[in-house]
Amino acid sequence: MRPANEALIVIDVQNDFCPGGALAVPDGDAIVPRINALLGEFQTRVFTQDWHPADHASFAANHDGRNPHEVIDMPYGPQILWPVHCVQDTPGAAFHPDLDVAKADHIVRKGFRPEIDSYSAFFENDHETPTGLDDHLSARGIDKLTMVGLAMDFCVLYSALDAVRLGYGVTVLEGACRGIDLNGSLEDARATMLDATIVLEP
Ligand code: VGL
Ligand code: ZN
Repeated sequence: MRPANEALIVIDVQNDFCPGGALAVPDGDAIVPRINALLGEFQTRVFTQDWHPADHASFAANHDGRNPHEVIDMPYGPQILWPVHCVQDTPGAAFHPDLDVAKADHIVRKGFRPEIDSYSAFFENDHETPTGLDDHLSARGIDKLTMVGLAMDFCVLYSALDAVRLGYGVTVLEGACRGIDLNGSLEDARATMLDATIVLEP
């Protein structure tokens, strides 16, 4: 068992990010058995869940004439537009059916404000509106995080970068992540993580 100052953060292992889903990450479901095994190793286990209203600003369908993967300017900076995904209370937003959700001790829902996206488990995409996860972890004396999940080049990346910025030691288990890989984003994410002193392990 890992010591009490460590937590496992399981990012967005939801049906819409798995094969057959609206924003499927190639092979996204392949990580579920490994994550289930890891859940038994950690005393603190936090899951995140992308949780958008149907009118969310990150959906291309909500912008006239826009297609998924186009970039628009939002008040908080550039925003990639996505297919409609992880709409609150739909099957696509549910966790993968094989994921051992009963082992989660805290679930962070993010991206529920219509006007702002939230890749990171810690802050919305303005990089300042907190989700409450930092308070939850620091109140429990946790300073070391292991991150796994989907997608390695978006929500895992931004969560890991914010965690380092907040002072956590961060390890990303690449073998328990999969990426969307938009225009080389997966290799860019690896390089950005290494630059930020995030430890990448298989
Ligand atoms: C994600 C794009 C849009 C993710 C969420 O979980 O990585 N990516 N929403
Ligand atoms: Zn999303």
